[in-house]
Amino acid sequence: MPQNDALAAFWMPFTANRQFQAAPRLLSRAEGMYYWGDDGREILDATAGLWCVNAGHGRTEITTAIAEQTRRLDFAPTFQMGHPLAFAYAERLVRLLPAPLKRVFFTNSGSEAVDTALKIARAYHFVRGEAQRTIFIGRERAYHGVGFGGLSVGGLPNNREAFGPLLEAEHLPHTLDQERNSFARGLPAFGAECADALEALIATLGAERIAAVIVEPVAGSAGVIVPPVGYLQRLRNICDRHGLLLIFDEVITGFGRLGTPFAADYFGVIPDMLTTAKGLTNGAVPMGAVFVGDQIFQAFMKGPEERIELFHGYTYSGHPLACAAGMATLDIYERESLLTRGAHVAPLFEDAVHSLRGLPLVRDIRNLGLMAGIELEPRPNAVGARGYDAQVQALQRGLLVRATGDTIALSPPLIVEGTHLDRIIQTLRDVLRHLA
Ligand code: PXG
Ligand code: PLP
Repeated sequence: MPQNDALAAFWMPFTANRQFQAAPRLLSRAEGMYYWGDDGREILDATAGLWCVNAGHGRTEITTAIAEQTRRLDFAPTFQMGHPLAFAYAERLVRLLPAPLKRVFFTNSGSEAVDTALKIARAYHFVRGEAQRTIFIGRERAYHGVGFGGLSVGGLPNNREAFGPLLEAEHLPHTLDQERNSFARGLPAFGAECADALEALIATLGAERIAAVIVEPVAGSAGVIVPPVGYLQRLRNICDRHGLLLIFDEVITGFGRLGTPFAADYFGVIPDMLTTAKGLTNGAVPMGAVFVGDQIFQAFMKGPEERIELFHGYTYSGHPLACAAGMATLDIYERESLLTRGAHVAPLFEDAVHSLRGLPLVRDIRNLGLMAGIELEPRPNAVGARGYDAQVQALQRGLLVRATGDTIALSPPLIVEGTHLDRIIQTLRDVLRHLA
């Protein structure tokens, strides 16, 4: 295959590099709901970048805050030192979280947030004299980033197979039940009993060996898998009965995606830790954050005061530019009520995506808040090929969607309007008819 020399050096993440070089897709500008390609074509963004640009692109408050911050204080260490903005930002963030989640540990990505949460879980049991609690429980089809911790609890076979051996982890069954729940609107009715698989795992492994259970409240990367009614509450109850920590990975569901600030609010289920990233800074500067229950934090605050309580951190934890971007992002979320706006748009969004039912190739449609998955019939012997074709065809028609396997994922910026939804759906209709 001919190589495009100008594009040769960058080994692209989660990309078929040779295929990309043969037909590159480049974005060069963005504003509001739109990107513009390097050929100047306008592209409607139905994916909020990569599920992260929740307030829409190019928000002046954010870019200005970043520029001013880099002039004032470009970098400051947060190991044994500090800078005021990190504390102010942390304080403001935790006020958004359900009450017990009062402490925040900063990272630079969702993957780092997940690995940090898993390490805090083990260390929490360690400091309490239960160092034998080391096993993690994740779920089939879960995505928790690409660190060795996140891979271990993740459940997407392609992401794992080349990288073993991983940490000791078991997996709950996923909750996708297309026999009973296909084309469910919002929460599927059937399947809360899937959570009881956790009881079975505990019976086999012994609760005293398990550190934590981690789940995405709504699985994103696996193609938008919405939990059945009552499922997350049931997981919470089982964890409580056996002293297991429950971690919600809200890298996608955090910051308004479901029409509430966090999925924990939507479901009324409060985890012991909650990981976030994408929406924190509106995608403008890399950042992740783990919100930690106060009772967990307090368990570490014992012993001599001069002793470091947690031997963990990143050079860029609480980076000034990320904090500045995050502060400005919160200003926008607050002023425009974006963390709850999704609740008002969701019914319209739901009707829009379900209007694709009955079109050629559409096998299932799932949605919650402002996320949706439109699952297509796979091409024979080529899982994922149809999804990829749909993504490419949509882009040719000026629409950016994300394909995960054969599911088209939609997660528009939270500023999305009805006219954008019309265009998204009309374009997808054209694409589906073209592919059939
Ligand atoms: N946890 C969850 C639930 C995620 O969705 C991560 C952790 C990792 O975050 P970082 O910042 O390390 O990428 C994610 C990220 C997709 C897609 O198209 C999803 C993610 C990233 C890239 C693509 O589904 N989720
Ligand atoms: N590798 C080396 C050689 C380092 O010195 C450091 C940090 O000092 C790291 C990796 C970790 O980098 P970070 O703190 O950005 O995660």
